[in-house]
Amino acid sequence: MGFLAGKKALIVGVASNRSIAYGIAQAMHREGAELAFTYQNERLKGRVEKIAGSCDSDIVVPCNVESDEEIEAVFEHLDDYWDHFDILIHSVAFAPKELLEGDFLDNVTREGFRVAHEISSYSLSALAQAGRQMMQGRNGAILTLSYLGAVRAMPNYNVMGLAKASLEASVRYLAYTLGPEGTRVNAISAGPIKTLAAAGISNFRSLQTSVAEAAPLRRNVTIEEVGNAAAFLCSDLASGITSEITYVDGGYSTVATAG
Ligand code: NAD
Ligand code: 0WE
Repeated sequence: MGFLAGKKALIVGVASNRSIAYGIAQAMHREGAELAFTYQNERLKGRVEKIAGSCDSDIVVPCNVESDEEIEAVFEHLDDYWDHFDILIHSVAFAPKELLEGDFLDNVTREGFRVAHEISSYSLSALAQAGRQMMQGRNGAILTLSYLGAVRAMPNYNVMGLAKASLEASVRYLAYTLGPEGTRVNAISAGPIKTLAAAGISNFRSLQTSVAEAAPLRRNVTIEEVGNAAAFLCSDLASGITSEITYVDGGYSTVATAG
């Protein structure tokens, strides 16, 4: 029997079979969890339905996290199938492309800053708020995805680094708030992985190459490896772990290459 047997998980952020959320869904399915999925828009609906089917799930609901109504509706819809759930996966990020390249200060705008923080950080609190009742009092777990740019200044990541710093602080405040209700809140800070969110990012391949050269494991990580760590962190095996940022990056963040 898998270590997530009897657990119900809502997965927000599958866009393709390369998505980190897809790696998480596969690992959780393998470990015996029942899954539900959201999709961002109609363009992604069919793809997410197919992926849900491959995980024996037929619960697929729309959720653009920019909409309070859609976030509320997710849990109303879920309530038709489940009277509670145990796991919430948040694997969502967006900033306008022009802000993810070049000089941070030249390119930052009020609107770009707002959008990045709203979609990539506020959405975690909004989903946790809307799902709170259904997760209460049952050893629940919330997990989000972060990146090293939250804690280090890096070329091009720019406003997303600020949004990820806010997301990581949210993990600590949510963990503090939900701990008394039995819900744990953690993040995985993943190394660079070629997903749709990485497509079109300038120099992404050379970033992956230099990470692979410097990291203790001398390679990049996979969505399967992030998925396995996520499944563990959301399981009762991790019952003492909350408010933690776990690096799944081959050790890259611990190495200094300059000097
Ligand atoms: P992805 O493109 O597969 O996933 C990003 C998801 O965000 C998509 O499913 C997209 O639909 C969703 N999204 C964007 N705007 C949305 C909105 N308004 N409403 C609802 N959903 C929205 O890419 P990914 O790499 O799997 O990204 C998932 C998470 O992992 C992100 O938080 C990202 O920052 C993080 N991450 C990625 C990497 C990497 O190198 N790929 C590394 C570390 C962390
Ligand atoms: O968090 C991310 C990327 C998230 C992301 C990706 C896009 C691409 C398309 C957010 N917004 C957008 N907006 C778009 O229009 N990562 C951790 C992957 C990533 O993105 C980078 C990286 C890495 C790594 C951008 C610059 C430098 C490094």
